[in-house]
Amino acid sequence: MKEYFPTIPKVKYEGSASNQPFAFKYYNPDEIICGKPMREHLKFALSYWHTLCGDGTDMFGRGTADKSFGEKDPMEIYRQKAYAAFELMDKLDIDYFCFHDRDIAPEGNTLKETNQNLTEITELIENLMKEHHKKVLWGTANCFNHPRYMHGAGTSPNADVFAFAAAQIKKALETTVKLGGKGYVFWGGREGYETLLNTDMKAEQDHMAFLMRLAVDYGRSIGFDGDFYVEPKPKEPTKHQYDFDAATVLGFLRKYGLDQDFKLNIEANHATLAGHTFQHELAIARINDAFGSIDANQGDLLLGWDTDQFPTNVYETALCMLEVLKAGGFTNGGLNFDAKTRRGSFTPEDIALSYIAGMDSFALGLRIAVKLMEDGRLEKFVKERYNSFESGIGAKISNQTATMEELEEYAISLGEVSTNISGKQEYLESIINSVMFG
Ligand code: XLS
Ligand code: CA
Ligand code: CA
Repeated sequence: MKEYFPTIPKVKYEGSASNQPFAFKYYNPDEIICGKPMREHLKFALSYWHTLCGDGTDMFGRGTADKSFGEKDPMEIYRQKAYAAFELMDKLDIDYFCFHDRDIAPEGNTLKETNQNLTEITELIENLMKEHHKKVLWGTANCFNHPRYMHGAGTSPNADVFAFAAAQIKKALETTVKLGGKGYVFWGGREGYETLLNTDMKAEQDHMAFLMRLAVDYGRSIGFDGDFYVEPKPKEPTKHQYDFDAATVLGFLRKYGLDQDFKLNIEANHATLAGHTFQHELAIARINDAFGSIDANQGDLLLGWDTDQFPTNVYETALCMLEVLKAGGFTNGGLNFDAKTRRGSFTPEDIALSYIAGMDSFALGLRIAVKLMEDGRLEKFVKERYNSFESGIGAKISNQTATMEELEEYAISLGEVSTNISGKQEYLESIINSVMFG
């Protein structure tokens, strides 16, 4: 059988003392932590688009990596991509993958032909999944690449474009169901606008919500029992994306009665582009019962765009995993590496080394998050910070029985607030360091 990545060995856990590049230093898939194996805590997924399709093309230059796998015929290229994907997942010990419809099969000349291509490659992938014991974390439709989507898909001012988007999502849902996927993502793509001079924002949002409702109803009717997700992103490609951040998306879902059907897929790079921390976006999802899945990557805080780098910042992965643990862990979701090697990291070995870096960073993050929880100082501090709500007037506020008159009378009787305590941010940050570095 053809080997696509002959220079990449099967990657195993060797521990932190290892200096072997193709080895996990912290990710030990079957090690039990807090009652379950690391692989179940982390549920790593490979992103088909970056890994099998992304060739390093950017605005200033051509690709630096060849992802055609020696073939010329489009269908043959995509067959090879599938074999290559499963070899990589095996070698990296990754159990899941995520895909857009257009990542796994080439477009034909008509929608019918495109759908036939997709059906054919889906069958191949289904067989490979059985053979290699791999699963789909989530599927989605790429409704942003084709020129027809220049003004958006579900939010296009052109009804014909809406129809195309619906048709594409219908097939992507069928594909996800066929592959046993437990998630389906809506990322806004070009669902946003550049100027209100040409935009009816209300109509666009109404249409988008209708498309999402149609997708939910159709998905359920064909047996999709997983989670629908919206993935917030503030900008790029459009200036104003309708799914700006977690809070904006929750408002949208509630307005249109979609909040029972959708959870959130939080991406680290999108959080920071929105001016939030990754942890903030995850916490918003968690406290609103909308925590679903995660696109594990990182942005460059000095750049204002979506760099989709492999996550290596352990401080961030630790705070992320703390949120995951607080949310009770993943159910249908997981950690999808929506991340690409830098344009200059163009070799096949770079792909494996980047995944190893990302997986080890999240493994460290999990180990640290567990220690932070066991340590308990952060949790205790936060709990005590609010203990004025446990008795007296505070208890009446927290059980919502206090009246305005009563609060006024109480404030007057106090004269002034004399009991504010320090927020101790620096001390708390030092606790994280002491837990991280011993
Ligand atoms: C783009 C998004 C995209 C989604 C899936 O910025 O991250 O890749 O995750 O369409
Ligand atoms: Ca993403
Ligand atoms: Ca991104």
